[in-house]
Amino acid sequence: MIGKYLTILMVMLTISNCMIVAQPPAEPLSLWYRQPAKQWVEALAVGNGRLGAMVFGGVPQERIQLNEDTLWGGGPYDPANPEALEALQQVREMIFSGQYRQADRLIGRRMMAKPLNQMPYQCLGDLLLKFPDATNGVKDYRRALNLDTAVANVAYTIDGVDYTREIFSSPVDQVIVIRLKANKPGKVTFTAGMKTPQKASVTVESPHTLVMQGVNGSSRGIAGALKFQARVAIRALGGQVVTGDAQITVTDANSVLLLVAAATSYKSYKDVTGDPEALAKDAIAKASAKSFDLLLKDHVAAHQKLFRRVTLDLGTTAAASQPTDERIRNPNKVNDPQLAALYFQFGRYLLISSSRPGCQPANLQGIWNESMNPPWQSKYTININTEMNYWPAEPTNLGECVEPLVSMVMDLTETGARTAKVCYGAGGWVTHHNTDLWRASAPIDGPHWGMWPLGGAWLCLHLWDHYDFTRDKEYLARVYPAMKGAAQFFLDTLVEEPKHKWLVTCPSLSPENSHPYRTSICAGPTMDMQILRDLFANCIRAAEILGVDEDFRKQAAVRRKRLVPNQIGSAGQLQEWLEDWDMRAPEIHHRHVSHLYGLYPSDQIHVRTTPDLVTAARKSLEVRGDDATGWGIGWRLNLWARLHDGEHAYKILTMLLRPERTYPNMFDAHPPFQIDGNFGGTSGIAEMLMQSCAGEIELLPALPKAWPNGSVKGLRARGGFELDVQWKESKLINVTVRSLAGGSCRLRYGAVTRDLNLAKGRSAQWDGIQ
Ligand code: FUC
Repeated sequence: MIGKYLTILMVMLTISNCMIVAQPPAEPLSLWYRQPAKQWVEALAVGNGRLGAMVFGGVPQERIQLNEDTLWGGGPYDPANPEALEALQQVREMIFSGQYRQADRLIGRRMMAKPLNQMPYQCLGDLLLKFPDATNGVKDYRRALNLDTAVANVAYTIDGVDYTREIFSSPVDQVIVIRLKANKPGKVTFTAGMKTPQKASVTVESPHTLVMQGVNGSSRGIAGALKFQARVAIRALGGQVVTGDAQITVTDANSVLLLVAAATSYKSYKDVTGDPEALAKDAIAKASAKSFDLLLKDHVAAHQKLFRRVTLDLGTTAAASQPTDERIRNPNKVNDPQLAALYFQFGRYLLISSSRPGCQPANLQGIWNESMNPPWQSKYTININTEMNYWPAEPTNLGECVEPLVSMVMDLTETGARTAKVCYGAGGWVTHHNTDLWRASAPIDGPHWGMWPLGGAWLCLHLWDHYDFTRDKEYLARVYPAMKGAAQFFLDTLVEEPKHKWLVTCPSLSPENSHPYRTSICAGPTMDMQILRDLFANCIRAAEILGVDEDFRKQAAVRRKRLVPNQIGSAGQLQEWLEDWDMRAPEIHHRHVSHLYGLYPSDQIHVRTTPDLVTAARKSLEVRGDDATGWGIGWRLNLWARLHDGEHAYKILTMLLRPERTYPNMFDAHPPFQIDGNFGGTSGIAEMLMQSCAGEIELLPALPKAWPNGSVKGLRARGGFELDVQWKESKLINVTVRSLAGGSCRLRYGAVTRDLNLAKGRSAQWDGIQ
């Protein structure tokens, strides 16, 4: 393999004043580059769910930008506005009498959160390594991220000495591990220091440890309540180590191991009494007792346990041997199907690295952020973005990674119950379009964005899906009260609209999209109704399975029937609102496609079960257009896959993979960087190859001509099934189905179906399909 690459590629290029020969890594699942990162979106991301690092790979100076997933601004707070309840009735009356803008203004004055915005996710700081000799004569520079081992790697040669750096963030040992090595003795010399925009100090402690400690800042009037600490322990093999005030210099070592630990005092959204110093010291002490080889072995094993569950082969062309940034720069010019497979696996890598059990859920930037006030505060935007982060989790066999999201929902049932009571006088719990580390749940930013009470209800789909993919009843019993509480809020707050006597949410909005009355504020938008149909149905099914709450089931079923049905408008489109406003809306090409929630992620609208609504949804999608933000394209990709239009889905995927929407380090560009597009892309590729919805498992439903031969192994389907699928000359040739839970399923390939009933742990093959 290496030999093949060597013959394909011997690229000469100039960096600074030196000649460099760069070779691709032997592993196809690597991102690689011929030059260090200049910008943050060129640096390579590693993470263990909690500790993140962006590796720049500079030769005279390495910058390793650090994150800890609980380092946010502010402290515990309750933003629910006590004036909201008094205004509620008047707001509803205004909306039902068509005074939408007046309602908007009243909501703005009386119902919004205090403070109006939520807290930002913030950076921890940088670890800087300065290499005094490494300025000239650099050869063979290569920087790579191996998705299969989750190790970033920098290699170069100076004066005949080969230098390497290996960097990974271990989920086992809770440290970031950095090893600096040379292939000749006594050649590793550098000075390590730290810097941060946080309120913090950097000191040196014995033995050879940099310590950065500080407190987080206040934000929007909410006082900072967190302490944090990062420690970098330096262990040199050979050479000398000299400590300065705030830096440590290693001279002439053979190799050096750096262990980075970090923690904050965050214990939960209401408890900030943790001891970051004890946590960081403990992690360093435990990791110090292990060799580098053992740290690496344990890290790789933990990563591969999840990562290796799925393999994807879409074919490989010569383009795959090019550096990753050059491949992204070359969209449509070369046939590069492996780039889509790499993007798919990168999404899985990012989810494993940013959302492990016990950590915070992946936020707008996963866990990677260099700023104190990142775009949209890098929060949890739950009117699409956080949900999209978790779209690939179940189908691409990373169910464990949903656990942080489930825990966050559990917290929200508490904070959201306060908001439900204070702002609506209702039971259950509610969350609006964003939340943060402190699980704030009131409407924020302004009525146009914030007055949307469905955030928690949508998150509950993920709670149900985790059950549906695993059929784990114990888990269902744990999450059912959260689902029920979300439904309870709507049983208490749905109101009858005057025209058809349907039950509607009011006030609400179709996320961030203005209707012809130049506000988004309205009653009963289509998306709300679709989400509530799912929430009520899933609650009813869960209660049946658990044998509980008969009355509640009945109530939910009665209300469900009275929700506004999906409606087809005058242009043949699926109506976004209760009224047929779509073609008169000010932004018909809006990035959000909220009313198409029914087509994806839901299956209320499906090619087999509701063909008329599918035609209408397709019309809506055509009117909206293909181009959008990164996540907007990610959503469209999944939707075209659900329409079983492989060629259109492929076209959308190529739009996602070009430089406007994919940075050199493969991070999604909204722009700016937002990780949801990565996850939407991963999920979309899975949806092109397999869909498990509407009661069937459909194989190759949207296979494009560009991928005539290939295979995918290890995808998960609803009902607790795992599938391997192989195709040749654009035809399915073989499927293996394994049952992890025991039960029956229907497989479909085009018009052909096959019913299977498998005992737990058994598998079946379906081949020679015509
Ligand atoms: C929603 C989107 C924006 C952005 C933000 C984080 O408000 O409409 O495009 O993704 O979330």
